[in-house]
Amino acid sequence: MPEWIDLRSDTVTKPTLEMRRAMAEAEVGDDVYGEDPTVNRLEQRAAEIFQREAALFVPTGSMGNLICIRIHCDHGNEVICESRGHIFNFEMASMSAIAGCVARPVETTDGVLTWKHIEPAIRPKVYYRAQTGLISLENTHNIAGGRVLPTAVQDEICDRAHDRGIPVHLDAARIFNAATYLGKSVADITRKVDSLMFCLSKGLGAPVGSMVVGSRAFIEKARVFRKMFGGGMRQVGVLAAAGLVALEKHPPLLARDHAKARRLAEALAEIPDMRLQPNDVQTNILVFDVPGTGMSAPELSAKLKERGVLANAVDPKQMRMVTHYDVSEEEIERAIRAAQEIFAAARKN
Ligand code: TLP
Repeated sequence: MPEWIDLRSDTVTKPTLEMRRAMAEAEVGDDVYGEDPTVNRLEQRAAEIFQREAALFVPTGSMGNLICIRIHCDHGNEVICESRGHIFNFEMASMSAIAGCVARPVETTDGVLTWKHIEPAIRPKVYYRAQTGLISLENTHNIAGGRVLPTAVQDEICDRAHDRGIPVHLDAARIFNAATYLGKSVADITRKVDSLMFCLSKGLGAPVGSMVVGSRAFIEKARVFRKMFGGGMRQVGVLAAAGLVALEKHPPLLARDHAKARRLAEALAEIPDMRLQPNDVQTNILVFDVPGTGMSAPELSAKLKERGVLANAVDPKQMRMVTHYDVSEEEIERAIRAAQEIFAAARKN
């Protein structure tokens, strides 16, 4: 296989040697009986780090979000989320197919949902309208280019939503990236949400797994729904062991991923007609419109692939590039040169 420069996602990272060793040596037991010591340790550490009562290891971020939606909502409820949000666009309509809810997507220009956006989308409390069961936020916001939700904005949403009796869930898949950008702890920037899901398997680099974090009562319910959704795992300490390495050792590595994304953004921004503001790139994700050369985003993706660079189109116009620990600074420079060559050739034609 050729040596790809893989900017499709931070999900593509391979487990490090330290993770592989920890996996090989992990103490295990049957986690459905609560007897896997490594899973128990991971859940306890996640709860400690987020300064919450409890946490639950789940196979995927999608299952974690679904479990939380299922707990917070009744069938027939609406879930307010940002229109480009992952729960609305990439989770197989599971909130309706399985949790019995309908999304109430709200558009923003930059992915930052504020109370001003949310309040008009809340249903009046009358019996003949579907009720708003949940507000779901995403921090960082993936398709809004890894955008960080300012803590004051998030806290205000929680305060006002709670005044109206509406819970707030946080899709915190990349919350350690947000914390790195803000220079704050993950506990500080998630204090007011009722539940959150964060991923071990994105920038933190674990091969598999996410965590649901919340109160003890909430996590007990989450355990029931995890089993109902087929996510009760057995000797899964082998995966939790990699997750523990990711959780303890990898958050400090994220700043380097952000620097690589910034370098990529600065260089791409110099391509004529590229409407990419490097200052908008806060974390490890770039989402940008392909400049007007007549090339679509899938075409750009195919041309990059010919030059050994993998990056996905978000839609016909937009590209996404994601940095992570398995792509080096030198590979970023090669990716930049590939993009420069492609656009130089496109302008000549
Ligand atoms: N995101 C994936 C794709 O599904 C788009 C990626 O490559 O970025 N929340 C957010 C914000 C996510 O970005 C993702 C995965 C998830 C949840 C779901 O995680 P998994 O893939 O573990 O189900």
